[in-house]
Amino acid sequence: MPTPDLRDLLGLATRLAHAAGAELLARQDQVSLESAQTKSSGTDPVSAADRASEQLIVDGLLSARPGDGLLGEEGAREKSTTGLTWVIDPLDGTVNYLYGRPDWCVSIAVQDARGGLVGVVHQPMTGITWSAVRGAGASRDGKYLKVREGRKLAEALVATGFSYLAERRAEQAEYLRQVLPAVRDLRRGGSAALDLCSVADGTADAYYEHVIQPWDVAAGGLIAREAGARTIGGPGTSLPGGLLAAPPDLAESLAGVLSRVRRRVA
Ligand code: 2AM
Ligand code: CA
Ligand code: CA
Ligand code: CA
Repeated sequence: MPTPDLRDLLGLATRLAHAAGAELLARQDQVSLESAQTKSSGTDPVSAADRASEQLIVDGLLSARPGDGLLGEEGAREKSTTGLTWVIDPLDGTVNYLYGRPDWCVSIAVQDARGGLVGVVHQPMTGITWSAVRGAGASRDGKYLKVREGRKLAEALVATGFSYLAERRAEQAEYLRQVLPAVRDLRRGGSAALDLCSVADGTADAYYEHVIQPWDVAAGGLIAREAGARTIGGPGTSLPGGLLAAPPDLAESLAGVLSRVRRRVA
């Protein structure tokens, strides 16, 4: 298989993230807080927006990159014949979108057998785009990103998220009881992809979450790592079903706190 031009993949991901973002912005008027209050009618316009965004991205990928694999939150599934697979969250931060808050984004990554190759996260309401290419660094609107080293856990602003499953939330509260007194403060933004970008650009120091899906973290995880963060997650780690991202020293100390809680709640 010929090696793809990474600039072409980055350009394609960026164009599709921007087009999907414009589609989502155009639909946001139909998704009012009022409609959010009645469950059936409230969630329908959001699901329609999720699906329309994914369809736009999938159509663009199928025509530009036939043979690449697809994995999208809204159901896109294609096996790869090229060794590359696109991992798509067409709208990350759905609840924020529904409430007219700005913390939602489009997340597109392309992976090979070694993991993330290119990642793009675009936030339509601010127009900010974060991107990364493996081995070539991460940027925010073209500005190169490097995480801040040497920050202690007690000085760290830590982003996190909570599962919507009530039984997981009780467990997450146990982690919070230990983490909250140990850090500067916590932020709960509602979009895992944007949380990871905030670690990359220094608007947070660390991020952890216990239950996440591949499309939540494929682009943001690469962006954080390429900015110099360490990510810890997956089986056998202190976050078996989740992800932690922070500058290396801070990642160690936060992982230490989380694994002590884990031994108690397990
Ligand atoms: P989503 O908006 O694509 O569904 C991990 O926290 C992910 O879970 C988020 O990136 C978000 O992805 C989703 N999420 C966040 N808060 C949520 C909530 N209160 N209910 C359901 N899903 C939520
Ligand atoms: Ca998501
Ligand atoms: Ca989503
Ligand atoms: Ca969802």
